Amino acid sequence: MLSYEVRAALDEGRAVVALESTLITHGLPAPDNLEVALGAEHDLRAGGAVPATIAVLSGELRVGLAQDELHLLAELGPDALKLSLRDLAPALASGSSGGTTVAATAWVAARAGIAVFATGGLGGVHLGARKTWDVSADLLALREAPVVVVCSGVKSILDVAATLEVLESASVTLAAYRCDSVPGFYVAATAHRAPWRFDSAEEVAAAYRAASALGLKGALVVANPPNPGLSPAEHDELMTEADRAATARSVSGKEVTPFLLAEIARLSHGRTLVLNKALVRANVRLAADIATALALPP
Ligand code: PSU
Ligand code: MN
Repeated sequence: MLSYEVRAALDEGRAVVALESTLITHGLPAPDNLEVALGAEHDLRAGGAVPATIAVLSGELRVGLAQDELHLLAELGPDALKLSLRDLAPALASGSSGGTTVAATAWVAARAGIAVFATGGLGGVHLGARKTWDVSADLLALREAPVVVVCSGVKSILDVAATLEVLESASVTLAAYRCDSVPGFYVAATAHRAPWRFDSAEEVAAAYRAASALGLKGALVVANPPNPGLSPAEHDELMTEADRAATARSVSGKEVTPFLLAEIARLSHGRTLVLNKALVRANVRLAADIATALALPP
């Protein structure tokens, strides 16, 4: 399961950062997906951490991919499967290939002994969930994945308030990075105050060590605000339009998140795509610092 490089780094106590792959297969269009896949790995190495992109390739669970395997995933795009935690077992048993979501990646990273995981956005409670029950498995899976998850907060295409409540119910620790409110993925701040705030990678590392000492199983989510984000006016208009389009086309199930991401990118003439790529890279750099702080003696 582990690549030679990732295994050696873990054995030697060096910094390792896990990366998800649904972002590559379903979250970003080609060729931006490959640019981010390769760029994120490059950023991690530059920051002193070993990248461990996680995916399922021909029925094999892989932690740490070679460059040609990243190319393959990017080329497959949405022809690959989108694998949440519940999909891992049948995908492995049937010899399939797919990108792993935050839920699946966090689970696998935790079991592999990787403490830090970087991504763009988490899934959450969708607008209208009272009717559709569309609550991402990411939220529930993070309940049993003791890893630091560096992301850009909660997208307001989701029901932000409800997402924060579910994270609380799941005992997932949530902290904003160098700001007081929960970042909103496309915007730097939502109207919600974050339960905790960290101002350095060392503070994150200290909290993670305290959680480990207590034997806590929930994730520690570090929400890093996008810089720059969209203006609130532009943002609200885009979200309303995209939500309307999803409802009009009766998009459901695992297609909802990829549809909304693509629709928002289309409506913004690619501006959110630029933003999405930049925030992933920023999260990766912060994750490298956190993993480096964790690799040092406390
Ligand atoms: N948010 C993004 N980009 C993404 C995703 C979320 O901004 O690519 C992906 C992640 O892999 C996340 C998944 O785990 O979508 C959530 O899907 P769902 O909402 O169907 O649970
Ligand atoms: Mn869903």
